[in-house]
Amino acid sequence: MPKKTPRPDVPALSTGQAGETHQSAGAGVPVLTTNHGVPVSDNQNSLRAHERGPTLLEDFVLREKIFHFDHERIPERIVHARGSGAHGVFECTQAIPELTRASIFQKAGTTCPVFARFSTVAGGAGSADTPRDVRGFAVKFYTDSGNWDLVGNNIPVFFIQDAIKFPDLIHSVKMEADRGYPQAASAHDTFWDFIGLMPEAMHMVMWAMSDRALPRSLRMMEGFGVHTFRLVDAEGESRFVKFHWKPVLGLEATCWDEAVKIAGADPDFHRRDLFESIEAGDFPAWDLGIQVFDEAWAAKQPYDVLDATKLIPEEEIPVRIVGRMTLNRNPDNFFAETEQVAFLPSNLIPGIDFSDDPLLQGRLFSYLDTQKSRLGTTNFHQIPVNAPKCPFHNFLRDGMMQTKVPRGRASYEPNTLAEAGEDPGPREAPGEGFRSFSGIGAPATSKLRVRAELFADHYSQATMFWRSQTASEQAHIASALVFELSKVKIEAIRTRVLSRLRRVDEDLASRVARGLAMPLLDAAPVAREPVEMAPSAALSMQARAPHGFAGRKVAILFDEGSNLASIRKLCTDIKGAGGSVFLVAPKVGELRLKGGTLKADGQLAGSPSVLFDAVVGVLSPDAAYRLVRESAAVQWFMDAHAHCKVIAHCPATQRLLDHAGIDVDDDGIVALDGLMAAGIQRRWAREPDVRSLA
Ligand code: HDE
Repeated sequence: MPKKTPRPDVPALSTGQAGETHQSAGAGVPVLTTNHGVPVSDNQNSLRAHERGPTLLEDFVLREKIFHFDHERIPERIVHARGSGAHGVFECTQAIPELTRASIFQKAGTTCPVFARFSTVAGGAGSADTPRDVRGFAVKFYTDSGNWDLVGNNIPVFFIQDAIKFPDLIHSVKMEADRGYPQAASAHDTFWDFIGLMPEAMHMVMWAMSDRALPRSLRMMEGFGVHTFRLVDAEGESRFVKFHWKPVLGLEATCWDEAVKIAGADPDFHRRDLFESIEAGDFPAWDLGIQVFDEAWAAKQPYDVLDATKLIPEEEIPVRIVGRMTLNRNPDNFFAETEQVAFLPSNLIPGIDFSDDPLLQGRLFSYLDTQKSRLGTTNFHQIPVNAPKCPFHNFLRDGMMQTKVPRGRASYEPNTLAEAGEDPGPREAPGEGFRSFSGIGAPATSKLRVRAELFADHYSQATMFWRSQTASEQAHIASALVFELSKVKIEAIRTRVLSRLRRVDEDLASRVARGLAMPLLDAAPVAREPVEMAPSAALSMQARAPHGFAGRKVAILFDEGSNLASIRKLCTDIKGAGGSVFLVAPKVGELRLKGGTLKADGQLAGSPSVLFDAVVGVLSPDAAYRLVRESAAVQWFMDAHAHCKVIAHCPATQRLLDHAGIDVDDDGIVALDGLMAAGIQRRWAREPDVRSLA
């Protein structure tokens, strides 16, 4: 007779089993069941023919568990696979009924729930957060007149003008087709091959090579709707609109070298930062702004407002703030919400409409289509994160994973079932329902596979962007281009890109050519002569980097013998200014300090300085002497210095700084009591002393 299978609450008979570790259901603990509600007696052992015999097919508990596990993964998004999301609220701060009949904008103070998801584009779902890449910035507004999805990016323009080129663009940037690498990187032959042949991409390339593509935090990046949309008022009048998200914390980026190191030290850097700030009640917020203009204004511009490779300078049409989004709740379950959320640019509400931008028009098909292959059913709108929070009724029926149980016979209209006393189902609402804006930009004449004339100007705004950057930002762009092109193996591809850069700016092109030790050949031909556009201050990030400690993380390195009172004072000051503190020590257990004991939040080797905005050393002379022989400690200060961060230190820590070769004495290297006055802003002026830039 085989022995009885051990129960979870009874110590097991043979090795390493259940009873030793398992907690049985008790008061307040729900009973574990199968998916069909049958209580499970043992979640540790499968059903066997004998204590040492084969497993039985009849074990439905085992089969259901493994069957479900085998199918846990769904196809990842073909782009934007790596993302982090959060719930929040949107509040209209300035009503605009004169511009739109959208219910959310009728009265200041109106709110609606939102779900936002931020993403990288090229990498897979398990890739790191910090590669050089565009970031997705998608927001679902659950309004009382349906879901409005504003599915944008952190860069206001795009690589291509027509949706038909999107699969080519994405195939070129993703892992190369034969070798399956590189992951989450644009620095390879196929991407730059495509770019070199696609002059319309040059404006976006300038943004992608700038610090915009290396955000320090998802909380510190702008968002853009990219396309021109329409606002439609109650009379059916329409104006064009561009949407902007402005982060309350301001804009900030990492250095390239830092981004690379963060990818190793904490691949979840952005996801963790978003999650932890929300957990801590330090809620990220963005103002929603609009640029509104009419057809007559649009017709006078030297660019086409339907061309997604062009932006509208804020100096021309100022951004008017109309609302604020605050993210205040983390998802309860990453898969159910962040992974299953389905954004659709076609989700519009009455009062907002599409424009004829050919990139936008293509997206209107793609997103609905992709949800079917990703989420497996046309009923993906019933998944809680996707379902509208206002009532919704229609006659769409059945399909896989149908969870609604509609009652009665009315599954069609018109019907006369009401006359027989039955529920006739919903009816259309001509007054309040969505009505497409009736005007068309240009009268249809014949079917054409063409682009409008002004789309052929590929360089004016790329040049405008370049000229709007600070000297330090320009150096970052030129250096990024040198880095990316240095990874391109086919020399003709590099040459072609260089010839295009000459059309953006001669100085930029020669700096990149010098950085690659390559000759500059002829400039590429242009399809249309560029026009002169004035630089726009709004395009520079450094101009808007945050000065204060709000939302920033300062690390304090200490060890046995450190002065506890100094550490406590720093913590109080930093937290008082809205920042947070992370304590780092060679060991995480309780350490004996001068004045008491203290535990670190992180161990030195696992908490490199790249993870923080500024660093502080509070060490005893003995500890400083010891740590000189600890490369993680020396590197800690060396990196902080090379990444232009503020460093505060006690006199004993000077020994480590000397060892790290930090001999530059700028106003970002201060004594402990100078930290708060020094602020948190990077000292970019230090950069030419620590690395050669193109
Ligand atoms: Fe997307 N894009 N895209 N895209 N996109 C997707 O939809 C597509 C474009 C953007 O967090 C996919 O649900 C086409 C521009 C974001 O879930 C897919 C074209 C902009 C996200 C798709 C574009 C974006 C996506 C993959 C050219 C900025 C992530 C999974 C016409 C305005 C949303 C999915 C999230 C995701 C197609 C161009 C932003 C395949 C065909 C321009 C933020 O449908």
